[in-house]
Amino acid sequence: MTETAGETVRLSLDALRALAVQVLERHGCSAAMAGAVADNMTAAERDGAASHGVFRLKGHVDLLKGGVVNGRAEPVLSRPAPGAVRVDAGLGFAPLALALGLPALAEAAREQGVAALTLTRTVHFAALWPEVEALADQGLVALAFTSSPPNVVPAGGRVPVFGTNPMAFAWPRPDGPPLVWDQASAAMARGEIMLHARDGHTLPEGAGIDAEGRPTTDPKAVLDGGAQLAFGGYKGALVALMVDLLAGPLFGEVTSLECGAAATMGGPQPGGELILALDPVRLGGRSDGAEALLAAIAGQEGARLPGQRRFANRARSLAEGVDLPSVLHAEIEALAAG
Ligand code: NDP
Ligand code: PYC
Repeated sequence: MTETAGETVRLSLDALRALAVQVLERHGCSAAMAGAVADNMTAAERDGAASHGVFRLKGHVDLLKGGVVNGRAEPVLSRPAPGAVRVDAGLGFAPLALALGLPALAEAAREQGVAALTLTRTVHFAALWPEVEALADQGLVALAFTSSPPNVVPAGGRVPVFGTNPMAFAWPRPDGPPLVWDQASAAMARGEIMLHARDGHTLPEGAGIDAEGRPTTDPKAVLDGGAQLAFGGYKGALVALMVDLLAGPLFGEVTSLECGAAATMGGPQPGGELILALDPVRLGGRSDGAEALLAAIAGQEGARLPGQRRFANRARSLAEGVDLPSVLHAEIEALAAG
């Protein structure tokens, strides 16, 4: 820690990571699991992606204490087909399974042109951009999909069937960082709604309904008996359906609905993740048209490319560290103590 200012505490990224490792090891994670999860959370804080930063440590500890997650799991890799890599995460958090699976996926994509990595028996409690960005940094196009306990209703319905079901996409660029987007297929990630509730903010219209099925902007009404809405009406609900099928039944894993049937706690339950990697070199790609398209977006007044906000935050955090709300910092210190 370098300084305390008002309601926030400033930490270097190294200090933040060390604190996260301490919490995770204190609550039963191996050094490898704690390190992989702490790297992921620290990257989220570094990039200003607070909904999946260290605010989620409490949820991780709850899952460890509840026996939902095995903090000492050792992921196991197999190759069911030349273009398919499978990692059984052994009921561990996803970042460690990804650390094992992503290099094999990249190698398979370079060999085959297209390859898939499936994670099974994993708890994905994180953002998805780290996995696709890592692949695009190696020149590959990447997509990722996962599901989570059912909190999102189908279009016109009142009973949640989908998770917030995120998907992420990354596209390598010749000069500079890749294009990356990562979004829930719910109008908002549940983590964002939790942060709105914590901070006393109202939600934008269209994010959720209350327990009676009425539209609401009260985050607590959505979280306590209400439900979330997909983005963009029925079209977003159909994307949520696609993500559910791709991230589970495609390779023998659970749907959000099945995940919910086993749910005993607030956090995600064990399930699957699908990551696709495509090699533009093997597929005959060209970057000039893509670069012209991206320039036509970035060059417009009022428009921007996805990922720009995170990359700007990253540059600042690397130089200055990150500011955590003091209340959150105190909660994490308490978790580290026991
Ligand atoms: P946001 O709506 O905050 O952002 C979605 C994407 O849109 C980002 O890539 C963002 O880029 C981009 N973006 C935002 N504004 C603009 C704009 N004006 N022009 C162009 N691009 C823009 O994300 P969500 O709330 O939907 O999701 C937040 C996180 O939650 C994600 O990382 C997701 O993976 C995670 N999540 C994880 C789940 C899980 O089961 N593990 C479930 C659901 C969500 P930028 O970052 O640069 O702003
Ligand atoms: O923010 O919606 C979310 C979420 C679900 C599982 C992990 N994050």
